[in-house]
Amino acid sequence: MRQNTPQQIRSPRIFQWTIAGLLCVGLVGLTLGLPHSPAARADVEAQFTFFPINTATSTRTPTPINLGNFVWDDIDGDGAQDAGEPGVAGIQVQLWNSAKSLLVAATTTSGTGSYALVAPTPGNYRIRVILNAGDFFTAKDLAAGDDTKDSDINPSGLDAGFTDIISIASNVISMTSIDAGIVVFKTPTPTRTPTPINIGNFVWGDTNGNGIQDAGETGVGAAQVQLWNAAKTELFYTAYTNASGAYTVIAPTPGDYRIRVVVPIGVSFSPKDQGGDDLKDSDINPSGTNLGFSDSFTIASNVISTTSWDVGLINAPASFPTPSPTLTRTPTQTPTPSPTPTLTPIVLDQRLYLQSLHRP
Ligand SMILES: [Ca+2]
Ligand SMILES: [Ca+2]
Ligand SMILES: [Ca+2]
Ligand SMILES: [Ca+2]
Repeated sequence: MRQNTPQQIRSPRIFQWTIAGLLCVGLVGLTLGLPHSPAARADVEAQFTFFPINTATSTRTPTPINLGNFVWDDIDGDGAQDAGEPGVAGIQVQLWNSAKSLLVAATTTSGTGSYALVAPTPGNYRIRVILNAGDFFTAKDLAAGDDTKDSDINPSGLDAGFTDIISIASNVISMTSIDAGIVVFKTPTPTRTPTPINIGNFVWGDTNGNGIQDAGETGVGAAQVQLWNAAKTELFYTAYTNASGAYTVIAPTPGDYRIRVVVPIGVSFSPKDQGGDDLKDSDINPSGTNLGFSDSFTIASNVISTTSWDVGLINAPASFPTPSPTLTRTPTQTPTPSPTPTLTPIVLDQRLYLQSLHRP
């Protein structure tokens, strides 16, 4: 059996040692051959820089920055976004450079009052909001210091309509707290046409003095009935009962009033609020500080007539003397201005004039 196995193994090992030896010699030679002074080394290194290596500079991809986002109707004008204050649709919002010399972008608010503008790069900007006629801005930076709930637009001054300068740092991709409070002009609600309220309606002779309108007790004519304010400081209306004892006084507007009845000496008032039926009782105080007056009552805004204010009189005649009518003053006649005389222009015929001069 041939024992050649070690040779076969030894042969490549000799080759490996040979290669290693050559590499060591080469390395030593190269090391010895390199110049050792810094200047000489730099010179050598310069010879290997014919082909500079391009290192990729990581240029920042311009990330657009989203700016926003709300224009709202600051109904109470306090500069804060309160519950129930809606966004305002269709308002123009613009992005400007900080110097206000370059319009960068523009948009209008959505149906809910939101907006979004895109700043191309970080930097200094301003947001501008264009008002509609009649609207005005609320004060900025209120809302108890909550930037997400305040307004950021200058309402007046050199920067009116603009925010202050907004600096967007390079690491910012979105700002959503740039809001605008607008008090939107509202067509004034037409004031309620004052509907006169009829208040009445019966003054009667309370024959048995029980304060109740009994069968057989009839109305008193020509009794003077007045309508006063609750404080009894202002007289609104005076009326007289008709022959049947019915009256109507007219309150100009809803409010608090009193009925007053003026009676001559010898006539007194029935006891008030007897019997539990307001349509059949008397409502005038027969004594006390409100003698002759009803208690004050409120006419609500939906009331157009109330007819339960009745007055029982004791010792009243069937009718008081009819008051003498107040003489209506005849209005003074406005003097008719005398007509301005019209001047007829006199036309001079120049030829006739010249002829007259030459006439012998
Ligand atoms: Ca508010
Ligand atoms: Ca804000
Ligand atoms: Ca009675
Ligand atoms: Ca009554």
